[in-house]
Amino acid sequence: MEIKSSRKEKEKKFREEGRMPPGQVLTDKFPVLHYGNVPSFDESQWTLKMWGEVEREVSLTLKELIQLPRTKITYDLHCVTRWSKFNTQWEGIRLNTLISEGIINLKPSANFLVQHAENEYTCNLPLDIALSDTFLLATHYEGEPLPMEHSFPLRGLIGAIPEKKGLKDVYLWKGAKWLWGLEFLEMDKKGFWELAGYHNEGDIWKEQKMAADM
Ligand SMILES: Nc1nc2c(c(=O)[nH]1)N[C@H]1C(S)=C(S)[C@@H](COP(=O)(O)O)O[C@H]1N2
Ligand SMILES: [Mo]
Repeated sequence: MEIKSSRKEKEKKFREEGRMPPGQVLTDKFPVLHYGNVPSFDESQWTLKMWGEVEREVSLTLKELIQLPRTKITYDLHCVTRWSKFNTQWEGIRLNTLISEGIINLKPSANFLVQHAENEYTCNLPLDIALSDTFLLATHYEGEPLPMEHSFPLRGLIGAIPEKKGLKDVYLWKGAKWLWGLEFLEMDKKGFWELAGYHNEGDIWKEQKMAADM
């Protein structure tokens, strides 16, 4: 009972602070949610591939990736199935860092990003969201390398940053676990859930869950 009421208290606090999107409930757990099985990992086979509207296609090994400068960001996570998890600490590489480090050079025609992951999971984002602080190529959670079930060695992560209200906040499905590819596109292309009927934009504040809500 005590645990339950403290959860309610926290929920109330985040609601009052304007951090609780409509239709969401707070969880203190970290649910594991994905389509398919947790994939196996073989470092000798693993690369992060980048292609599409880039000057030159490139692949990074895990060693190369983790040598890049990392950013620490605290996110509120919001899943379309209604759970929200607050103040989660992540560390990883910003898409902007890949550009500033000269790893990728985007063509002016690059407008969208599609993340490609194991088990044929994909998700799409407008490039401006992918370049903002709300999107991270995350390698660490709460100071540790990602646990297997939360997408070791890398995930695309999308979360809300309470102090940065001006940024566009979208549901967690728009970050791919077991990410291995970044495809830059001129025209938008729907991903796994978007093709299954989820809203293409997925704005958490507008509760854009299914395409029919548009
Ligand atoms: N590869 C992959 N990534 C995915 C998904 C998936 O099914 N496959 N589901 C998304 C959804 S809906 C959520 S809520 C989060 C869950 O991440 P977690 O299991 O670390 O909580 O992963 C997102 N990324
Ligand atoms: Mo989700």
